Formats: sequence, C-alpha cells, structure tokens
Amino acid sequence: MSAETASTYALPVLTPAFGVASASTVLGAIRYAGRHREPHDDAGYPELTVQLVRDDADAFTEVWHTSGEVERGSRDGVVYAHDGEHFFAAGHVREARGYTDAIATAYLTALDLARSHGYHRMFRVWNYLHRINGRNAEGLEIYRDFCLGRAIAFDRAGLGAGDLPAATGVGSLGGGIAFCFLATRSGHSLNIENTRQVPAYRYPRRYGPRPPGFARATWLSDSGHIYVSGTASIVGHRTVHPGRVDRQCREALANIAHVIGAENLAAHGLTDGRTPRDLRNVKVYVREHADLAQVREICAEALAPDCAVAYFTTDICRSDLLVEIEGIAMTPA
Ligand code: 3EB
Repeated sequence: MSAETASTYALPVLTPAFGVASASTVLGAIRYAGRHREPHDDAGYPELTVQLVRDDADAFTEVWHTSGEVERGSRDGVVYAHDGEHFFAAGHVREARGYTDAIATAYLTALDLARSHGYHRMFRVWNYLHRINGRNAEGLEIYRDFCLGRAIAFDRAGLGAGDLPAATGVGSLGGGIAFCFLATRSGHSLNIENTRQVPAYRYPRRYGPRPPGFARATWLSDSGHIYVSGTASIVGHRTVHPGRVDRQCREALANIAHVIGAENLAAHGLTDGRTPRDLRNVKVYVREHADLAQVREICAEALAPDCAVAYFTTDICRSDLLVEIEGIAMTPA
C-alpha cells in the first residue's frame, strides 16, 4: 500500500484472499470467489461475495479500508457499515424468474438505510448479474429487467440525473443479482458525463424499457478522486467495433481518457485533467477468456506500471460488448 492510500479515507485496496489485516479498519469488502453467498458480516465487516472466478483458489478480496470508527448493521438482507463520512452497503436478490420488483425493493432498502444514517449521496455502485444476457420468464433480457427495477427505485427515491452514481453493471457466474455501493455524508460531489457518449440515462428505448441509471463518472471534493464507471466501446449510444476486442479495448480506454481529460473536466467546471496513467484499482471485465492476453497487453500499455489491475472473464451488459474497464482517477500529484 502506498503512503497515499494509507492516509486517505475509503480507498479500496486489492488484497490477496487472506489479506484483510484487521477487521476493525474495514468499511466493507467484496470477495470475488468461486461461489456466491448472500451478503454477510461473518468476519466482522460487511462483505459481498460474488461468483466471479472459476476456481476458488483464485479468489481474492477487494477491501475498502477506513481510519474512522466503524458502526455496522444489517436489515432485510442488506449488510452495511459507516464511519461518519462513508457508507458501504451490500444487497442481493436471489435467482428468480424476474427481477424488476425485487431489485426495486432491495435498492430502496439499501438507499433508505444510507439516508436514515445521514448518507445522502450514493456515488459509486457495482452490480453483478448472473445470466446478464439471458432472459427472464417474460422474455426480457435480465440486464434490461434489472435496469427497470433500478429505475423504479431511483424514481421512488427521487434520484434525478445529477444524483446518479457512477456504476458498473456486469455479469457474474452465479447467484441472482448482487450489488454494493458507497455513499458519502458531507462530501460535495459532481457527476461527469462524456461528450463522446450519450448519457446512459438517455439511451434510446431500443436498449430496454428504462435506460441504465448511472453517470459516466463521479468526482468527490473531499479526495478529488474521480470514480470512473464501467466503460465500454460505446460511441454515441452505439456499440462500435463489434467482434474486435483489440479495437473495443482501445475505444473503452479512449472513452476513459476523454471523460477524465482536461477538456471534459473543464466543461464540468473542474481543473486537474487526468490520463489513464492516473487510474488506480482498475478492474477489467473480458467476455471471452481467449481475449484476455490481448486485453492485458493493451491495458498494460495505457495504465501506469504500479496500477493494480484485476481481470475477470465474464459477460457484459450488451451481447456485442467484449470488454469493460473501470477505475479511480486519482487527483494528479
Ligand atoms: C454502457 O456504457 C456499458 O447498468 O450500471 C457500464 C456501467 C454499463 C454501468 C449499469 C452499464 C452499467 O452502457 C454498460
């Protein structure tokens, strides 16, 4: 861990399977395992266990550390913790014939928990969907079913365009739909969109009954970090370079470069433009295992040598997307 991460609130540190030094410093954790579990706090902190590796021997845990005093709890299947500044929550909906209502309910439970503890700004969410490109009992793609439920929750919670979180929505290898998020109490924040892309919340109807509710990135004033959403090879609202993983990977990196670049930030009233070399805690989702080596090579060229990168082989929300990349663009030194 660098000195910078050690002194900053709620920065994630990708650690090996048994790398949680002390439960008392953990706000929340996401374990990428060979088998999913319901959200739990067996280790003394909230943990979301997502089925995202094939072999449990490759499991590892992403940990959000805090130096604050942590309070923890659970309600209706949602586990949570907060430290006075940040709130972590993890929820889950079991494998079902349809997800709309259950996702709306689970999201609202988690959002209510955050708000009732004073954390009104959900700034980063991860969603893991088993059979993401499969269909529910009514023939609607499970990703679109999920988007519908999430939109209903956001409507009921009164979340508008400017309040949407940065997000990731990718496939998992089992276990219904799992999600977790981070919210802040006092931190001022700003949503950042990308002029190369139509805002996801304005995607046309052809992509599903309700568009995905997320911002391309969120900036937090306390740390100055930019939380970059899962980013893919989409220009305008269309997938570009279908069937070409190398081009899709470069296009996704170009989208990230643009969203965190000086020009785009200036349009949002922010200074401190960044580049992909400022990214940390990067996660890369690759649809085909056979494409992994190529994606690794392209990402290694674009990212800083000391950037921790986790690669997963899993499905992505549009069947023609082959790769999705997320990370945190740190405040330039
Ligand atoms: C895209 O740009 C790619 O539904 O929460 C990326 C990040 C994507 C988050 C989500 C979807 C989500 O539309 C897909």
